[in-house]
Amino acid sequence: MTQKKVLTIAGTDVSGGAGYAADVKTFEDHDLYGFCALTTIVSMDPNTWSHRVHHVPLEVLDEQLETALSLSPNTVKTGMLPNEDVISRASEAIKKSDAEFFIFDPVMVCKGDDTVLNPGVVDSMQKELLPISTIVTPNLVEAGNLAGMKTPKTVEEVKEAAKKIYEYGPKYVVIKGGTDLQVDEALDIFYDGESFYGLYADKLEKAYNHGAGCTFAAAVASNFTNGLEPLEAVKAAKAFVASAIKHGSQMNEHVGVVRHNAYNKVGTVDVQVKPL
Ligand code: PXL
Repeated sequence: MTQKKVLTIAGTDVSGGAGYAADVKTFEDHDLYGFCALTTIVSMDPNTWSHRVHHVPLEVLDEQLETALSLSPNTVKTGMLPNEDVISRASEAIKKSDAEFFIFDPVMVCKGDDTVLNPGVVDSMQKELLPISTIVTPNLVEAGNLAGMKTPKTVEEVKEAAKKIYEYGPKYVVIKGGTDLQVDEALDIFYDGESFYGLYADKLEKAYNHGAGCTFAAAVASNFTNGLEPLEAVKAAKAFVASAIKHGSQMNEHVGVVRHNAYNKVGTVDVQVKPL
């Protein structure tokens, strides 16, 4: 096996934009071998696009994790972990594995839906996953929950949230402000425990962004696995996902999905990094 291996512990999204499909497509695009232990099955009501989330039975997850660990992943990433039991299983599996990196995407909300899937998960994430994370990649809502504060809306509030999240033990924190911070560009903020860096890209007029969060975290996982330094890994992941958003497609009246392979097939997008 010459390719390095990345395991994602995640759900499926039947639209193919987010979830494990986004992860595995993104790993493939970084020349990595991707595989998945499935936690949840998500479908959408075609009329309202509200999400219907079904859990994979715990014993079935246990069997998958047993198989997955026997394949010795170099890196583990997590996506949708729907409850405390699944979070504990993921945490145990990561500790048992010899993986060098753990990329924690603390999925709590799906695009367009601001309600946290299950508020009980926040506490488990803080105690069981943040302490073992190489890097955690929350959006603003998720960052507010993990930090125990209101959803941050300004750069100063994001910095405060990053510091609070860092106290739980991850080596790095990157908070995806995206287009929702009160600045002219799409801004994500990286923190290594000492310094803050802003990652800036142009805001896009029409953004096909379903799957963007999963794709960004999967690209971060890929870049760490491929040996990039943390800030470089995050910068390259932002360029990867910005291109995916720019070149995505409208699937129906409800959803526009990212194009996971746009970075390699169409082209990159400029990302600037500046100390904050
Ligand atoms: O984008 C978050 C997300 C993650 N994982 C699965 C999803 C979604 C959103 O729809 O369905 C499986």
